[in-house]
Amino acid sequence: MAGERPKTERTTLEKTRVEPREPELFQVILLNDDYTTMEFVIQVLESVFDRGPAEAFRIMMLVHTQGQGLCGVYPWDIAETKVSTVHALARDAGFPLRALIEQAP
Ligand code: TYC
Repeated sequence: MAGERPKTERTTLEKTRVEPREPELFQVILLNDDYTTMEFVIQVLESVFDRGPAEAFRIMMLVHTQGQGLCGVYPWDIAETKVSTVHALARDAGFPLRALIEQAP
């Protein structure tokens, strides 16, 4: 066959296939409490989670009524930084607001 090597001379090249992996993502969850003001939570959602005013209000009300709510989904390092920032802002303002990280489904 023109342009093709005879079968007997073929070499088998084995390659380890490296499947591209989806980056693991983590949910940052905000928790309700009885002391943090709604205004402060809205401010945190706008400044830390880049939410617009209407979305920040919606998430705050969700947390207020359901006990917890999703703020955003991020790679681990960013999720950790967001949680630390929430806790630092809350501590500085004298509020007990807490956030936590969960593996995204
Ligand atoms: N429950 C708080 C209040 O009535 C408001 C609040 C909402 C607090 C969301 C925390 O993550 C929170 N002042």
